[in-house]
Amino acid sequence: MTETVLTALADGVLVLTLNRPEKLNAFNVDMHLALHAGLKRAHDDAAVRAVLLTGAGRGFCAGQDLGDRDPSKATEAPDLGQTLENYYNPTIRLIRALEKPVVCAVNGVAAGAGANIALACDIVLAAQSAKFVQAFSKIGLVPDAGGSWSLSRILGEPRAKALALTAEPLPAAKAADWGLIWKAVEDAQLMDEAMALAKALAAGPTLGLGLTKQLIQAAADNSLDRQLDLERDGQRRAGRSADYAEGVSAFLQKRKPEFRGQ
Ligand code: LHQ
Repeated sequence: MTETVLTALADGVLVLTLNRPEKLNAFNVDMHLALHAGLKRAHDDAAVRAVLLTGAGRGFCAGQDLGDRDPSKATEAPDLGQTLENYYNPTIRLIRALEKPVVCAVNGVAAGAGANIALACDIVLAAQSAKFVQAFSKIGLVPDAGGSWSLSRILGEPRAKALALTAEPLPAAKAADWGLIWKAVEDAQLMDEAMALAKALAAGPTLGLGLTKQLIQAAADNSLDRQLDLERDGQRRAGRSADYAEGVSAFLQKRKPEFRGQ
């Protein structure tokens, strides 16, 4: 059977490639489980120091495989909440909780939950030809996979509501202009640039980067006072790492640091 998520580890980067190209990498159960397994490996395996998520073929991900859940073939109304609970929500939680950077290379259309999984990643690059589609309203559903949260936080209500209610495709360049993603990149350059970024992160001080990610995520819900406490605790942990000692030594010795992720 074809692997629904291709997995490759190189230079500390775990590359996870959604691999159902004939369906624009729409999710079936097998692909959910394979993605969970990849993200769990990223957590457990010390050799993994960054993740790169992308899609095979011309699309990034078209969200849920609608053929898998054809209501005309079902005998009773589905419980889509259960699908979110079992599959999409764990994916978003795994990405956000991972104390390692997750880069997303959006190589083509990202629709429905596919768009929102991309937005859950830490640094999102997209090919100029890619677009983000909040496709849910076209089929009578609501944004999921964290989309109602990330769109409104990043864009504010006016743009979040317009994207979600109209399902108008948002081109990569505009997504970058609006601050929804980090960068739109020439199509031919996307994978090189995303891989170079992921490798640079993987060669970085992993604990410090992971804690930085967690601090920034926590900030939106915290008072300055609480955030100052979290920064104190994070800096305490980071300051005890071998990578901090190496970073300072390298600076003082005017050489490039060699971080080992410890
Ligand atoms: C697809 C899909 C797809 C199956 C393209 N499924 N085959 C959570 C809980 C549980 C259930 C419900 O959902 C959710 C979360 C969600 O994600 S809801 C949103 C689901 N996604 C969508 O509604 C997007 C549907 N797809 C599209 O609107 C278009 O395909 C986009 C805009 C993504 C791309 O358009 P095009 O570039 O024109 O490509 P296409 O439409 O021709 O698609 C290419 C093939 O991929 C085609 O198959 P075919 O055999 O005709 O070549 C499509 O049927 C298939 N495909 N999306 N989600």
